[in-house]
Amino acid sequence: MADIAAIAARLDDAARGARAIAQITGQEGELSLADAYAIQRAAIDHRLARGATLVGVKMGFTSEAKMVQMGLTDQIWGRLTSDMVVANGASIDRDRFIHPRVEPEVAVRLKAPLAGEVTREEALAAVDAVAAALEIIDSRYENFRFALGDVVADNASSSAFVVGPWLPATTDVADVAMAMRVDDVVVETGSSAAILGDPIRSLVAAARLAGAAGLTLQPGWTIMLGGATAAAAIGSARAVSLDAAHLGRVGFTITGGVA
Ligand code: OOG
Ligand code: MG
Repeated sequence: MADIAAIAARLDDAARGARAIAQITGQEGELSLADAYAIQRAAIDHRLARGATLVGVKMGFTSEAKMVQMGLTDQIWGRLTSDMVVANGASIDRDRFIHPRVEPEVAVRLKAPLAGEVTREEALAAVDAVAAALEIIDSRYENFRFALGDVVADNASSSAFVVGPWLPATTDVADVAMAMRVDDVVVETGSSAAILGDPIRSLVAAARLAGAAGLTLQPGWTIMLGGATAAAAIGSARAVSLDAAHLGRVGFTITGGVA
């Protein structure tokens, strides 16, 4: 049985100090999914105790590209907290991160609670607005290497997120062409259709998975539906942007971190 409180504290420290730690699996045996989600929750509780609030959830491994990149096929989810929010066009401090990567995503904002087994229509009826978004992932593990239990415990690698202009819930998000640039170089292109064939399916999965953990998705929350392409390393770049057809543009700049 894993020492949930101790591992949670270690992960919280690693995230706060931007210092990588050894992965848990292997070193301390296997982590069951139940233990991994308990660690995730306990680690996020440290943040909430410091005054952050829950503002949504994120889905992971909802596209083939991400599954192939990281070698895992189970859909996972994590928690989004208020200290992870980056305004569209704002700058982030590179020193906050260990080895950040960025992913092009679709986000929805909810206007009604959602939990458990819901149909696509029920999920869509709870959506208030949709947007293109960028997720910054920053595994707290050395070399960005982990097994399933490790990444779940580590809040699905989530570190920060940027949401583009919110558009009406009626806006089609099923097949949006995406081009992500790092320092003006197009590093990934794809379509939102890569997210489970239709990003709204990822919202259905979010309601089911979070619901199974006793969490109801709340009105006002942002749900990040998963990367449409592989993630790109930020390295020493100074700017990242995503052009997402009729969903528009979202981006951020980067300061600090240069030797
Ligand atoms: C895990 C997070 C996966 C996504 O969009 O698929 C994820 C990772 O790749 O480190 O956020
Ligand atoms: Mg992601």
